Amino acid sequence: MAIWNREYETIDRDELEQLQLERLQQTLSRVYRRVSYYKNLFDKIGFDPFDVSSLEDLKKIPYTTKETLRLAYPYDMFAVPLREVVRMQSTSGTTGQPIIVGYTKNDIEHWTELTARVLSAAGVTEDDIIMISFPYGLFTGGLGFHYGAERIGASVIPSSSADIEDQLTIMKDYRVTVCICAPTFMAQLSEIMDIKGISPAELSLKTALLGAEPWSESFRREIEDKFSIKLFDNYGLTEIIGPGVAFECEERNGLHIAEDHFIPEVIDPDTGEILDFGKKGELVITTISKEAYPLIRYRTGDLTVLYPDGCGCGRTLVKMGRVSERVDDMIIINGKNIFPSQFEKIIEDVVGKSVNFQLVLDKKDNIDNLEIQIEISQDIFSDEMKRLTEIEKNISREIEERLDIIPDIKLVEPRTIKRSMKRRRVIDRRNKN
Ligand code: DLL
Repeated sequence: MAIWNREYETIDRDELEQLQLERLQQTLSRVYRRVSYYKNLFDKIGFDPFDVSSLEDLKKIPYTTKETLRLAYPYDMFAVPLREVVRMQSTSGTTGQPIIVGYTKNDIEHWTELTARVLSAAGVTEDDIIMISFPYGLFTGGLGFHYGAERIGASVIPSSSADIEDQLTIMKDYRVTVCICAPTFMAQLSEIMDIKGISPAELSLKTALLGAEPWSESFRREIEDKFSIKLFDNYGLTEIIGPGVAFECEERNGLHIAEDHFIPEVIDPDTGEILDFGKKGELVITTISKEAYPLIRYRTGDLTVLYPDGCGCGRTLVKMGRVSERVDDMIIINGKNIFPSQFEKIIEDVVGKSVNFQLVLDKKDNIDNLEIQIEISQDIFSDEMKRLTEIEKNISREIEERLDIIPDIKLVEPRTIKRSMKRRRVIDRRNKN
C-alpha cells in the first residue's frame, strides 16, 4: 500500500531523533517566550529551554495535565496572537470545562498532511469516494479528515449531518468506497441494514476507518466478515491536534505514531515513572511542530503500550497498542479496581461476538451491587428461556472466576441500550442514594 510521505514515515531513526531534537528546541523556546504557564514552570524548576542538547532533557519537565488546560480557558495556553489563528476547535466539555485549541495556517497544513497519511495507510487513493460520518463542527473528526481526504484527491462527501438512514442511502447511491466514522456509527449502520433488509452486497464499500472511541477485535472481525471490507483504527485527541496522531497500516498490529510531529512516552499513571517499551501505562505526548497550541509532556489519560520500531509496511515510526481504556475509566467495586473493558472481553468470549452493554452500579445493604445489562441478538432473545438462563449463568460464572465479582446479569433486546459516540459504559448510582 502507498506510503503518503515516504521521506518522513520511513525516516532513518538517527535522522528522526535529530529532527525531533531540533523541533523540540524550537517548541520549548516558543512556549517559554509565549505561554506564561510554561515560562513560570521552567523558571520555577530552573529549566533553561535554550540549553537543550538531547531528547533526554525533555524528561526534566513535569507533565502537563488536562486540569492546567482547563484553568487556561479560553486562550492562556495559546502560543501565538489570535490574529495568527485561522481555526479553533474544542473538546466537548462533558467532563468539565471545555478546552479550546487553536491552529495557525501551518498547523492546518500539518494536520492535513497527517490525516492524509492515515487515509493512505488504509489504502485510500484519489479513486475513492469517501463518506465522512464524523460530526463537522467543534469536534475535530469531521474537518480534520475532510482536508486530508481532499488532499489525497478522493471525492469527499461530508454526509454527517444527515440522519443515519439518509447516510445509508448516500452510501448506496453514491457508491461510497470508504467510510470514516466512529465504531458506534458502524454498529448502528449495521443494525439499520438488518432491520431494512439491505444486504452489504448492495454497497460498494471496501474500507472503513474507525476512531475517536475504543472498539474491539471481535467487532472488527464481525463487521469485516459481514461487509467484506477492511477496518483500520486511528487515534487522536483534540488537545494534541485531533485525528492524525496515530494510525494502523496494512499490518494492523498497532498504530504508527507520527513521531516527526509528536514525541510519545508511556508512564505509570500512579507514580509518573517512564515505562519501557511493551509496558502498559498512560500515553504522554509532546507536540514538536504545533505553533498555536503546543503542549509539553501532555498526559492523554489513555492507556497503551509502545512497541519498538520496525514494521512490515516499511514505516520506521514506533507503534502504540490499540487504546481500549482510559485511566479515568477505572471503577472500584467493593474495593477492587476494574476497567469496563475487562467485562467486555469476558462477555464477548462467552457470547462469541461483540456486545453492546452497560454497567449499572448501585448499593444494596451498603455493599456495591453490579448489574450488567447486555444486548443480545433478536434470535437469541426470542429463543427459549432455558437458553437465555444458560447464557446469563455462563457470563456470571466467567466474571466471578476471572474478576472475583458476582454480578446480576440482565439480557436485553437489541437497540435497548442507547448508542452514542463517546458514551461511557458505566452508570454509577452509588452516591445518589
Ligand atoms: O476523538 C479525535 C479523533 C477524531 C480521533 C476522529 C480519531 C478519529 P477527542 O474528542 O478530544 O478527539 O477525544 C479524544 O478519544 O483521548 C481517547 O480516549 C479517545 N480515542 C480517540 N481515538 C481513539 C481510538 C478525538 N482509536 C479521546 N481508540 C482520546 C480508542 C480513542 N480511543
